[in-house]
Parts: sequence; structure tokens; C-alpha cells
Amino acid sequence: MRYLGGFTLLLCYSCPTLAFDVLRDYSGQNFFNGWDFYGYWDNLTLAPTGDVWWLNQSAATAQNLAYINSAGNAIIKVDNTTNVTQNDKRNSVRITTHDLYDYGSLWIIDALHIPYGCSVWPAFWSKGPLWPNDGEIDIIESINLNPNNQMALHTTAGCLKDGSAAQTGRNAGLDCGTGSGCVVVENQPNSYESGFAAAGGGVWATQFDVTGIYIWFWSRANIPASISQSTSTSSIDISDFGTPSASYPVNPQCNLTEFFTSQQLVIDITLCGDWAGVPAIYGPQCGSMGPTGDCYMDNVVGPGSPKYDNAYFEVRYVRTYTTTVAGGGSSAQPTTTVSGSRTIASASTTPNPTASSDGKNGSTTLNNTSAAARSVVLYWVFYFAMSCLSAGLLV
Ligand SMILES: *[C@@H]1O[C@H](CO)[C@@H](O)[C@H](O)[C@H]1NC(C)=O
Ligand SMILES: *[C@@H]1O[C@H](CO)[C@@H](O)[C@H](O)[C@H]1NC(C)=O
Ligand SMILES: *[C@@H]1O[C@H](CO)[C@@H](O)[C@H](O)[C@H]1NC(C)=O
Ligand SMILES: *[C@@H]1O[C@H](CO)[C@@H](O)[C@H](O)[C@H]1NC(C)=O
Ligand SMILES: *[C@@H]1O[C@H](CO)[C@@H](O)[C@H](O)[C@H]1NC(C)=O
Ligand SMILES: *[C@@H]1O[C@H](CO)[C@@H](O)[C@H](O)[C@H]1NC(C)=O
Ligand SMILES: *[C@@H]1O[C@H](CO)[C@@H](O)[C@H](O)[C@H]1NC(C)=O
Ligand SMILES: CC(=O)N[C@H]1CO[C@H](CO)[C@@H](O)[C@@H]1O
Repeated sequence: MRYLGGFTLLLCYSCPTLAFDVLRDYSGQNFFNGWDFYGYWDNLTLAPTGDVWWLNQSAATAQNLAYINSAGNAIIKVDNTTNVTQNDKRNSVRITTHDLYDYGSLWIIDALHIPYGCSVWPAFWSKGPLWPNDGEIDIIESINLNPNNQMALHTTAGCLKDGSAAQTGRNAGLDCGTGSGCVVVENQPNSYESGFAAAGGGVWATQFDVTGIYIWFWSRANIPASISQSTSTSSIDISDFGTPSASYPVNPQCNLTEFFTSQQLVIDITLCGDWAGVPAIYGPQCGSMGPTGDCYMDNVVGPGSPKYDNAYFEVRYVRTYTTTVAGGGSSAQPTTTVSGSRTIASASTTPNPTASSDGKNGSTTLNNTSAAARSVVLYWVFYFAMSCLSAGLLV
């Protein structure tokens, strides 16, 4: 056993690491470069639709609903300065990355504040060009005064989540093709609402891979060194990420590539609508139904402050990565680096026909290593992880 332990330990020294190279860094004064603003009222939230007008870039900038604050962080918020009259909507923001990210990518968001408050419904998520055919991944999504974040996949019919996949979150629905999708409720504290901000915010990482989709959340104090020590240009080795909050491995009941194509990232805030505004949900979460019992009348209409003072994202960065194959120990240089190629997608995959206030044309698909290379990488990662494990156990 000792010998075997020594042997596997030796193997472990040459463990390849699952490393990712930066594709895009959305941060600082350049944060909003590369996102399209929606520029129309919320006609996307299923009925009852959200009670917001998602401004175009010039209006959102002029009204201070999308800007970089003095700390260099991106603010994306709901209007809290206007007295909205009945039958009008409140101004807000919805932005979508111009680029599409292919299988093999990793997306990291570092935020200090996530919008909350009665009627508030923020999300950081991804979608394919056609919804729901090309899939949806909800990374940050919660409502009202709910204390926890919820993650979910949304697909066309026929994709079931593996209910026994290793994750720290709690399954709350395994059918990704039904209304609320295959939801995983975050179990860790301070994933939403005032608790999230009070803890200094946190980080979410999402791995979009042919082997599955995985979402991690860390409150500020628990962010792994690979992320806290990373810069806007350094690669990231995800081997210290630990167990994901939500795991959606490929399984016989969900052939992932049938349901998901390349994804665009979206940040938006809507109000009320078919989740935050549903009386049976809104009432208990906000402590009462309000004077009229109607989410729109009791919140959206009238003065914006103090009701919407917390309805803002403060984001340090969003970074996107693609897989590389690293050789040697964790300090070694990658032996093979396959960076994402950039291709102009065909007209049929133009993501957001209503947007484009930034004047850019066709969208860009950022690809990763080939499926075959990824399978090989994953095989070796698994193999060496097992070696490391047995070395740890046996030596
Ligand atoms: C939403 O509005 C935009 C802009 O008018 C339109 O192009 C799009 O088709 C609408 N979407 C839905 C789902 O109604
Ligand atoms: C942006 O929206 C405002 C109204 O909210 C409109 O007046 C303006 O023409 C729009 N700008 C562009 C470039 O579409
Ligand atoms: C907001 O507008 C309503 C009528 O549209 C008015 O009754 C109310 O006093 C206004 N509130 C403020 C703070 O201006
Ligand atoms: C999974 O879906 C892909 C893309 O639709 C398809 O090419 C492949 O044959 C499917 N695999 C299985 C095992 O059904
Ligand atoms: C709107 O909310 C911000 C905090 O998000 C706050 O600083 C500001 O004072 C509020 N605006 C008004 C008009 O109260
Ligand atoms: C973008 O499209 C416009 C017209 O739709 C065209 O005039 C312009 O040259 C295009 N820009 C690029 C970079 O392709
Ligand atoms: C990149 O991916 C897109 C969509 O998955 C595909 O259409 C395109 O052909 C790919 N480009 C390359 C160079 O592999
Ligand atoms: C640049 C690159 O490696 N592109 C690959 C991305 O993945 C697809 C399959 O999902 C391959 O066909 C591409 O060659």
C-alpha cells in the first residue's frame, strides 16, 4: 500500500491542471463595451410581463442607470428618482454580450451588490440565440426579499437533471423543460439580498462544458485563491473550486448538446412579472400584500425611493475563459494552449435584433478546444484526481 501510495503521489506531482485562459474581461471603464442594451419595454418576461422599460445605451447612460462608479465598478440599476404614474413602466437595464460563448468556456462574475427589494427581479444568466431552443442557464436569479439565490437550466422538453449529482445546493425540480426549469436553491448563506452585500458580495463561476454545466458560489470570505489572486489577463486553474453549488452533468436523460448551443451572457433587472409579482410568492416574501395587493400598484407606481434604493448591481468584473490543456505541475506552463477562435456567426444566429446601440455588427462566437480534446483532458483530469486522492489517502 505504501508503495502504491508513493507511486500515485509521484503521478500526482505531474498532475495536469484544468486551466482556462481569458477570452474577455468586462471591467472598469471598458465594462459596457461588448454588451448590447435592449432598448424596449420588457416584452420577454412571460405574462404578466415585467413592469420595466429596458433603456437603450444612450438613455441608460444619460439617466445614470448604467455607469462606472468612483470605485471603478459597473452599476446597473432600476430608476429610483422618478415618480412613475399609473400605466407607465419604470426604467431599468438589460444588457446582453455581443459575443457567444461555446462549450468549454468558464464565466466568472465578481459582484459587491445584487438588486433586491419588493417587486425586484434581477438575473445574471445566459441564453442561446433562440429561446428556449438553444437553452438558458440561470446563474444569479432571485426576487423580492428572498434570502437565497437560485440557479436553473431551461430547455425545450426532454432534459432531466441528474438528481444525485454532487452539489452543495438543494434540488427543487429536476425537469429542465418545464416552467420553472431544473432549479437548485443555494444552501450557503449570504447568496442574495442584504446578506450578500453585508458579506462584501461574492463570486459565481459557471463552467459550460460538453460534460455538463456547473455553477459555484462563494461569499467574499470564501473565494478560492485561484480567483482572488487572478488578474484580468491570468489564466485560472479550477482545481481548487471544490464541489459546485449546482451540478448538471450530462446524463442519459439529458444529452446537453441537443439542448444548448453557444451562449450569450445577460444582466437584467425587471419588476413584478410572473415570478416576483405572483401574489402567492410576493405576499409572503414581502411580509404583506401591500395596500392594493398588486405588485405593480404597490411598488412600481409612485416615488422610486426608498423602494428601489437597493435595486442595483455593483459588479467588479465579468470574465470569460476557455479551456486549455496544461501539462506538468500547477506551476508549470501549459504544454498545449488552445485559445478561443473568433468567428463571425451567420445572420441566422444574430442574437438580439432589437439591440446594437453600440454600432457593432455580426456577433462573434468564441470557441474552445475541440470536443475530442476536451474528452481527453477530462479523462486525464479524472485519472490524476483519483491518483491524487489515493495518494492523499494512502501515503
Ligand atoms: C419584443 O419587442 C421587440 C422590439 O419591438 C420585438 O422585435 C420582439 O419580437 C418582441 N419580442 C416578443 C417576444 O414579443
Ligand atoms: C434611446 O431611447 C430614447 C428614449 O428612451 C430615444 O429618444 C432615443 O431616440 C433612443 N436612441 C437610440 C439611439 O435609439
Ligand atoms: C406622485 O404622483 C402622484 C400622482 O401621479 C401624486 O399623487 C404623488 O403625490 C406624487 N408623489 C410625489 C412624491 O411626487
Ligand atoms: C446528442 O445531441 C447531439 C446534437 O443534437 C447529436 O448529434 C447526438 O447524436 C446526440 N447523442 C445522443 C447519444 O443522442
Ligand atoms: C437612489 O438609490 C441610491 C442608492 O442606490 C441612493 O444613493 C440615492 O440617494 C437614491 N435616490 C434618491 C432620489 O433617493
Ligand atoms: C456594419 O453595418 C453597416 C450597415 O448595416 C455598415 O455600413 C458597416 O460598414 C458595418 N460595419 C462593419 C464593421 O462591418
Ligand atoms: C464556432 O462555433 C460555432 C457555433 O458553435 C460554429 O458555428 C463555428 O463553425 C465554430 N467555428 C470554428 C472555427 O470552429
Ligand atoms: C477553435 C476550436 O477549437 N473550435 C472548436 C470548438 O468546438 C467545436 C465543437 O463543439 C469544434 O468543432 C471546433 O473546432
